[in-house]
Amino acid sequence: MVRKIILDCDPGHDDAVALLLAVGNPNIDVVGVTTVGGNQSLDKVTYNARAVLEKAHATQIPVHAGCGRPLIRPLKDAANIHGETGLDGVILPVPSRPLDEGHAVNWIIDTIMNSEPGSITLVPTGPLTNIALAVRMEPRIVERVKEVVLMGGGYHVGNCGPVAEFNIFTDPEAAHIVFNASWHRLTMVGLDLTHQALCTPEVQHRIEGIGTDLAWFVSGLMDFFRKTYRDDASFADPPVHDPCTVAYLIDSSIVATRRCPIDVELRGELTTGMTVADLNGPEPSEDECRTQVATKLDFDKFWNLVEDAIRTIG
Ligand code: PIR
Ligand code: CA
Repeated sequence: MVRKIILDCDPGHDDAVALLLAVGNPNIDVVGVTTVGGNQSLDKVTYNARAVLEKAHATQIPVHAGCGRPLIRPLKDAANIHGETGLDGVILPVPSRPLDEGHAVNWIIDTIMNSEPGSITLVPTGPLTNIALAVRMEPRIVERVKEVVLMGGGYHVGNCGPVAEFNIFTDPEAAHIVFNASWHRLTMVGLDLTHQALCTPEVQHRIEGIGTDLAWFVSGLMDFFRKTYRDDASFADPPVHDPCTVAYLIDSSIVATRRCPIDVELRGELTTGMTVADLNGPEPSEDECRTQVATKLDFDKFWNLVEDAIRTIG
């Protein structure tokens, strides 16, 4: 079954890999890409999304720019990790397709409302500003979306302080709106999961072995990502967060999940932006609980999918 997705992203090294996995996998149909200010300014991440699609020979996919800043708080970008361009370390092709007209939030709403109910899956891999605004502007999208699979949050560790993750911490009010909407299903692919998706030297060598220009492009991305993750976060290898969402949609056996209520802390003294997952007691049934957290990654299957996608794109 081919999954129709809207990828709402802020590329970003790992967002770029998510784009490539989505474009290069035959079971995913990217209906459109929308962008949000996060890792870098809206202008920069939007350019990056278009450039990555150009690199992937996927210029038929529309790109709509969305919100440039969080709902309430100022944007604090992640230039420390992703560099001044948001995609430092590689030479980007110049996009041949112009940026599509119309705000991402309007485009998301129109696309969902004009599609078969239950046919579109939302895959947010940046701050949740666009999705939250879409929910407020047209609440009927919640019922019409098949499911939401987002990268963000965590139930044990944070990367913006002890417990908050960047995408949620950047716009916690938007995250609160999204986590509290009654989607058919919402899967939180948080740091607990994505910190297992390490681009080890072995993985990177295998990618380089593909030998194409695109493979070396990905390797270049990983070189920069490895360096900043070493310098800034003391990781030996960079965790490639965002494509874990797409991998889960391609093959749900790659990501183990556990249903639990999840909410977002907005006013904590130490915990603002934390995703609070209630893992106490037995796992609730599907009827009782529509939210779940990702727990365990099948590392080999995950990287095989990424490799296959790079090969397929050629
Ligand atoms: C990664 C990100 C932001 C900050 C750091 N330190 C690391 C971006 C990634 O693109 C991913 O979507 C999410 N935010 C991980 O926190
Ligand atoms: Ca991202």
